[in-house]
Amino acid sequence: MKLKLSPSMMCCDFFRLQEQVEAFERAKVELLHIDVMDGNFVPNIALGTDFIRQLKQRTNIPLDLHLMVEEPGRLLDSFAFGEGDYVSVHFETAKHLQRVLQAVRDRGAKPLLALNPGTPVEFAAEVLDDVDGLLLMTVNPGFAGQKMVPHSLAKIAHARAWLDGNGRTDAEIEVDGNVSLKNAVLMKEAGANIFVAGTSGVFLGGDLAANVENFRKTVFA
Ligand code: S6P
Ligand code: MG
Repeated sequence: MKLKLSPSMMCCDFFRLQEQVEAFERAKVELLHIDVMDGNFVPNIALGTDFIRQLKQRTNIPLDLHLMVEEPGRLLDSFAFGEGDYVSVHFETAKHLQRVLQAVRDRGAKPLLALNPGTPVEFAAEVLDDVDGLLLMTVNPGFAGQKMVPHSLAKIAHARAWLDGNGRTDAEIEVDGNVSLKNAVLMKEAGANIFVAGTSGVFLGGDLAANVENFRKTVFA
């Protein structure tokens, strides 16, 4: 399965946003991860509708929206996404989960089901046909700069085996939270293929494009 890097835009230096997006374009990252936080599902407020709309107009890199909002179905029409973009919907947030995932797919985007560390992989069973893959949180969502929940590697391996066993060898596994180079190598071995890179992955100071290159060399080699 193709390995993809998705830098987490909430970790950008917003005073240097243009320069940082251009660095990601030069480095040819596959996706841009956008954390949408409502201060309700998670105890933080982050990137919103205008930011997403402007970014979508400004770059051709596909967006990777991570919706950490209660009842995301209410808000879907406010978000700019379409063909080729990814949209992750948390199992824990949607009463009408299948309807929301279907609405994402109807707009030509790729729906992923996001699971908190404490949510079992098997909870994806009834919507398996409605998703292109899973987003496994490897920290509890809300903040950058946290430590990986130790059970995460076992959960990724279990998810890969469970998806394969259910005929979904094509289903992608995205990992999000403390995806350092060292953790990412282990996550890849466990079966992940999309890596959200934040403060421990590529926003390490220094040259951003060089950090992306280094991530690829170390993890994707
Ligand atoms: C966390 C959010 C993530 C973070 C990312 C930051 O709620 O969903 O996407 O932005 O985890 O990366 P790091 O390396 O600081 O954990
Ligand atoms: Mg995220």
